[in-house]
This record gives sequence, C-alpha cells and structure tokens, in this order.
Amino acid sequence: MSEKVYDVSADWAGRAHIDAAKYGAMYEASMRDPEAFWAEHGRRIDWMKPYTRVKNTHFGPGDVSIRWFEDGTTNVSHNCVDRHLETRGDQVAIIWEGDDPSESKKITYRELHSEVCRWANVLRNRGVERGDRVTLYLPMIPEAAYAMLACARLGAVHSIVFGGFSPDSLAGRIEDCASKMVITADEGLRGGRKVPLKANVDAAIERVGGVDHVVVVRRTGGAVAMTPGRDVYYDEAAAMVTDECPAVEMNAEDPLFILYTSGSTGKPKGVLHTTAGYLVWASFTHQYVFDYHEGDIYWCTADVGWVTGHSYIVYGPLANGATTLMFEGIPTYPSISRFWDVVDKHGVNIFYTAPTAIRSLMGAGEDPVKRTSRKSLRLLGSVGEPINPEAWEWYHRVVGEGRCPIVDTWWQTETGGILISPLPGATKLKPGSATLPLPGVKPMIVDAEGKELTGAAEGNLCIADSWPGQMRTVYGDHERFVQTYFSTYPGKYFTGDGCRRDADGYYWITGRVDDVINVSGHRMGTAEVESALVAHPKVSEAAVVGYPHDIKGQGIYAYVTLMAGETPSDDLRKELVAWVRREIGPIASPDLIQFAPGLPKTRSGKIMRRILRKIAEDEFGALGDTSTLADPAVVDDLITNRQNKR
Ligand code: 6R9
Repeated sequence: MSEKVYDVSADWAGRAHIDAAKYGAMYEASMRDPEAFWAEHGRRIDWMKPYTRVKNTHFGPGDVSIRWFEDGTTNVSHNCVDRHLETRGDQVAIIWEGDDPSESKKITYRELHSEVCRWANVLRNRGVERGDRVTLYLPMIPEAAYAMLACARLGAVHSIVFGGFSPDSLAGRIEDCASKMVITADEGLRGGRKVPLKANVDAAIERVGGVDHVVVVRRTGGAVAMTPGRDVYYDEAAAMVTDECPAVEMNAEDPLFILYTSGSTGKPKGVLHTTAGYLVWASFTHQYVFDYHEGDIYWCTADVGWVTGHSYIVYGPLANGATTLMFEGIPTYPSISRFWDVVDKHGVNIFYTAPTAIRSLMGAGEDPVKRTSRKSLRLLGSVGEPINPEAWEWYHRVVGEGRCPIVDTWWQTETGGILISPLPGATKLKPGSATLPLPGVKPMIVDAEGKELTGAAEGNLCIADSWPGQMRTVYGDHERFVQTYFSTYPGKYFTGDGCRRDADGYYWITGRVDDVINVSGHRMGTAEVESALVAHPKVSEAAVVGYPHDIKGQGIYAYVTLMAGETPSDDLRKELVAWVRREIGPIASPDLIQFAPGLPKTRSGKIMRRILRKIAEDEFGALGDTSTLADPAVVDDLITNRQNKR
C-alpha cells in the first residue's frame, strides 16, 4: 500500500476538459438527476430519431431490465465513420503498425468509409442481415475494425473470438450464438511467428454445424485449404461490390455485439452490449479519461479480441473522431524497446496498456526505454488488473519521465467501459488506486451479508445503479444474467471484485473474490481449466486456483489427482499443459501442476478451495479452520509436495 500522492499539475488542470471543480459538479449532477444528465450527454452521438425516454433500468429483485434512450434510433457505424467525413475526411482514423516494423499504414476517415461499406456489401451479399450473428477470429489488422463496423452498419451482431483461443473454444462460441458466418485470416503474425487462424476455423467448423460462409483475409499469403461454396477470399469478394452502403437505422437497444467472458461457473458467458448506451459510454469515457483532444495520437495496446480493444481501440476513439493506433505485434519483438519505438515513430500522445506488460518490460531495466525519446507522450493508462505501486512508479518515472499522469482504469467486459478512474486534469493520483468513480457511476462496498459499508471500508464491490454502457443480458440466457450479477446482493450489480475505500474516498481494487483468476489481465474461470484437465484420460480429479506471479499478476496452479495406476512424472506434467493449451488455448496453460493423491474435501465431498489457495500462496500458517476436512492428512501431503517453493 502506497501513501504517496501526486497532485494535478497546473498546466493539466488548466488544459483538461475536466478540472477538479468540474468533476465535482458533474458527479453531483449525475447522481442528483441521472435522467437530465444523460439526456444531455446522450446527444454526444448522432441520432436518426432522437430519444425522448432516457433511463428505464431495474436491478430487481424481480424485474432485472436495463434500457437507455430506448425510443431513439441511430447507427454505430454512421457515428464512427460517416459523421466525420465532412469535418475530417482526410484525417487519419487508424494508424496500423505491423508485427514487422517495416510494415505500417495510415487509413483516413474517407478510406475507412470506403472499406467499411465494401465490407458491408460483401457480408450482405452472403446473406448477413440485421440481427444475424457473425463470428470474427482475426489478427490485429485494420480489417478487424472494418468488419466490426460493417456488422454494425448492417445491424448484424459481431462476436469476436481472441486469436489465441483453440478451435474447441472457437467452436463453443460459434455454436452458442449460432453464427452462420465466420471472418478470419489465412494466418496471423505475432512476434515473427505465424498463427494458423484459417486452419483453426476449419477445425472448429468440423465440430459445429451451421456455418455457411467463411470470409478469409489474406494476411501472410500462406496456403490454406478453401472449401468451395463456403470459403471466399475477401479481396476476391470485394472486387465484385461497390464502396457505397447505407447504414441501417437501429433502435438504441438493438444488440451491437456479444463478447464471451469467463465466470466462476460453467462455460463462458456471452456478454451482450447494445447500440446507443454502449456507444455513448465508450465515447464519453474515452474523451474524458484520456482527456482526448482533436489531433491527438492515441494508442491502446490491447487486442480487439478483448473488451478493451472493442471500446478503446475501435468504438470510443472512432466515435470521437480520433486517430487510433492498432498494433499487430508484441512488446518484445523485434526488440524490448518496441513499444517506445512505436511511440516515437508515430508521435503517440496517449498510451494505454496493461500492468503485466509494464512488469515484464521493467524486468529488462531502464536502458531499453531510455534509448528512445518518448517526448510526444502526455498521458499513460493502465487496465486489466490491479497495478502494483512498484510498477506504477516505474511506469511514471521511467516511461513518462515524471511528467505524464497515469490513469488506472477499473472496469469489466460487463461494464462496457471505464467506471472508476482518475481524470488527469481533476484527480490527485495514488499509485495502485483506481481513485474515484466517473460521473454516472455509483459504487457501493458491501460486507458478506450485503450490508452497505460507508466511509473507509473493505468488502465486495457493487454498483448501485445503472450506467448507459452496462451489459444488457447474457446472450440467450437472461436468467443466468440475473443469477450471476444481481442475486448475490439483491438489487445491486455485483462486480465479483473485492475493494477497499480509503479515508479520501479512493477505491483500491483488491482482485476477484470469486473463482475467476486474472492471468496477465485475461480472465480465466478456474472451472473451465478444471474441466479441460479432467477430460484427459489419465486425470481423475482437478482443482485450479490462482497464485501470485511476478509478471502475470496471477498464475494458474492446478492440483491434479490421477486415475488409479497412473504415475506422476514431469512428462505427464508437460502432456497436461499441452492438453489444456489445445482444449482452451495458450492463455489457459497451467503454470504449476501438483500431483495430489487426494484433494481436501469436506465430509459432504466439497473441495475446500480456500485451503488450496492458501497452499498455492505459500501461506501454510493461515489455512484457517480445517476441522471440517474429511481426511486432514491430505493437507500435509499437499504442503510437503507444493510446487515452486520459495
Ligand atoms: C477491462 C477488463 C475485468 C476484471 C475486473 C478486475 C480486473 C480490470 C482493473 C482491474 C484492478 C484495474 N481489472 N481493470 N483490477 N484495477 N484498473 O479488463 O475487462 O477482461 O472483463 O476483466 O479485471 O478484477 O473484474 P475484463
């Protein structure tokens, strides 16, 4: 816990959209009269038919339904593209920086319009209509943004699957939302290595039916199998269509996209975001949190496969007419200075990344940073997991040379955009704290029984009322939405995060309190990894927990009980890691596997994860009450054979 406070500098307070007084007034207005506040701010996007109703939201008990601007109509693609043509048609919309530093290009808003329309026509010619689901499995190339905006233009609902997911994971997501079309590339390129995207799509489609069309972008030009009648190269299809395509008039509450995310139980949930509220939230938060001004070069290093890429590479920045940088590669290729080389090459002013990247670069020392200029940088951002004060200070002192404020932005796939964050011209910074709620956001800390804790307190983080960017439902399963988010503490949205509020009202997120682990800023459900492990023929039982990891934040620790007759070995460990990578994807690889003859269970057979977590965390003295264990001896064995002892 750091007690250091960084004041807002005078030039920031003077130049920013929002200073401390304005933040206070906006926050107060948004709490006093949300209707009036959002009636005003909803106008930041273009409407085809203006709304007359602003907020119609219910958190239960009973009715859980969330509607914003519900009688208005608009189109997201119009807002991110067409409406900028008159004022900034020749301004760069997207700077693309390839995996290889020799490859980069700039796409103006006028070119973006032409590309998006062409894409929309290719999709429409293959039967994509309003409401249809389209799965995207793409590398970080401009075509990812074109395809997203083309779906939005037609009113189709995109579901992006991160390119690091396995064919099985992809198949599950295609099936869950019944996509008839998949958009992919021949191969991806990351850190000089090829990713067989099209081959993965083929393998996924073998497992699920219903996909009529696969559109393939040529990225590497590598040879891939093409199924006649089903598969088409994008460039060949695009040559047959025009670059004019009207944007379909959509209702504010029509679905915009589905994004699958891991929870504590079951398979990943299809988080559903809708049209207008989402876009208002993405653009409002992008402008104010990053203090975006006309002409700024803005770079978010996320992948479009995650929500950060949706809201802060594509929708928020483009709705604001910004220049957004899209990076195909990784921070360490071809050298560990790559991030800062790209900053210098394109004159980046605003830079937004994840703590795990900062921690891994920190490990290589200051020289790779210091041999670059970085004088264009004005603001730094952090997202995905708590940033430890050491990494914060390094980011501030070394990367930002002490002159750039850091916005530590707390939010979730479910929230659509940032909810708790400093505003750089308004908020004093405390390293490690996400600081204060944005206007329109009402955080509440509750104890285990759901009682609200006021003042300085630590407990579970809920949000007491709706904001426009909130998810609307779990695709195809509204009951699961209600159960997951509104039943633990009835009448409140429960985030799944633990949180402390200090005497200044600052929020410090302490991490997940459910069975979700956060590996390098990516959410992983322990239940998913467990079910992958027990699917292996030699495994009888598995329990997975998180443990502190210097670079990744949390690592994946798996306790595995083998079938009778199987012998533990390092080879089997490797085999199980490879198995999980194949089942879910590389991001789910267990870091440590401990073979355990038995798992600690209650007499009724429930695995006592609390004990497994403590052992993985090396806190043997704090196992708590073990009197309900069916067989206390298993704990001694677990401690004796703990992996990676410190
Ligand atoms: C945007 C995103 C959400 C979970 C969230 C929390 C953790 C994200 C954070 C943070 C502390 C921050 N998280 N940002 N924890 N400080 N600034 O990451 O969405 O992938 O859904 O993850 O990530 O635990 O609940 P998502």
